[in-house]
Amino acid sequence: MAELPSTTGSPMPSFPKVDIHTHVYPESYMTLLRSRSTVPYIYDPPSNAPSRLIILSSDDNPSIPKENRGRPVDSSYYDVNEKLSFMRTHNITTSVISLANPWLDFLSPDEAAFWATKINDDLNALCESQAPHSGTLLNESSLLFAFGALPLSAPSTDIIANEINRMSSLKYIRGAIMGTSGLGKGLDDPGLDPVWAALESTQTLLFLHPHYGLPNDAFGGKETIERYGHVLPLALGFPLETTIAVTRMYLSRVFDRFPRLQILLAHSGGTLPFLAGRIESCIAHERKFVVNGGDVEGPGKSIWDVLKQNILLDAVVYSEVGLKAAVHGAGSVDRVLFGTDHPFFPPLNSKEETWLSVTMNQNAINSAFGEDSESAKAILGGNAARILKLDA
Ligand code: 5CU
Repeated sequence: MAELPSTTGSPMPSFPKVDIHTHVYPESYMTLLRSRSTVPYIYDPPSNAPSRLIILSSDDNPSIPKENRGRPVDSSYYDVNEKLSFMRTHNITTSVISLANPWLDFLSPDEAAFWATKINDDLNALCESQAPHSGTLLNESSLLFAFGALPLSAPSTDIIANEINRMSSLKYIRGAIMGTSGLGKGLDDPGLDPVWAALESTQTLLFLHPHYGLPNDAFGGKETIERYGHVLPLALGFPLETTIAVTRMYLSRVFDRFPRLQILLAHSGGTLPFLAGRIESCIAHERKFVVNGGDVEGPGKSIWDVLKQNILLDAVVYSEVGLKAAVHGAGSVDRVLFGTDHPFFPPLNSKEETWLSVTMNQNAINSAFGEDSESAKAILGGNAARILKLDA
């Protein structure tokens, strides 16, 4: 592929650079958040001060005035032009956008199907609106693709399965994003089986992403959390939440019952690659799982096989050590995919054009595998293009 022109002056890479972890709140979802006064919500101060986004329950502290709660929400959260500008700055050729947390988890059962259809159609239309007329990127494919949202609070799992089937025929949808609460009871809930079945039969990739973190007590209580801002919940709460969720899926034999299920884990699997051996050891020493002696049927597949066959990891881990653990855990560079987490973690100094959160991940890839190496290219885009069929 020839080198592509870039509006920032620096050349676009001559290979696809695909961001598979990048969020948006479509306009319709912003309106939904503005209509609410409990988490998640957007607060518009009566003054000209910036609107505030309050999505984490730890941010909704009544002792803090509403105009200081959560974080300022600017157009990078919803304006596609901001996304495109961010992509150009970081030489990203294609983004697979997804609704940001907490997705549709908070909706009442009667609203869920409506909003899932609306958001997924909106995401598909947004991608369509950016599709180049004459192909310049990724062998004539589109600039934007999307992971759809699921109506998990709907009154029946048939509604969720129907939306999975429907979204899998939308042109730009390449998977579904989901949090760790599932239907409200976590991901080892047998009630989720129809959802796993629909994902498996349509070969829809599930992007599993944290939102709820850990209870405040795990960090020493609310005051301790507040003292350190978002560091404890985001650096530790998010990855541990993902690790616990996927381990519960594994222990409850989801991957034995649905052997073709494909899951992309946010933040390089939380701590799963690092802890897989410990999980394996604890299972081997757990009497509950002893064949003919225990009272719970333990997982049949080894955790390492699940990592190699059912799990993909993003490369949003910010260090060479973490990235190498992800690649070793996944069994190959072919199952690790570049992402940015845009629009979260913007530069604190608004004059900085390049985002530290992006360069840290890019540098980890370059230092682990060598700039321009085949492995780096695979992680930066080749894997996503192949796995998500971005040029189909
Ligand atoms: O900064 C944060 O709170 C977040 C978030 O909520 N979701 C996410 O994907 N990244 C960072």
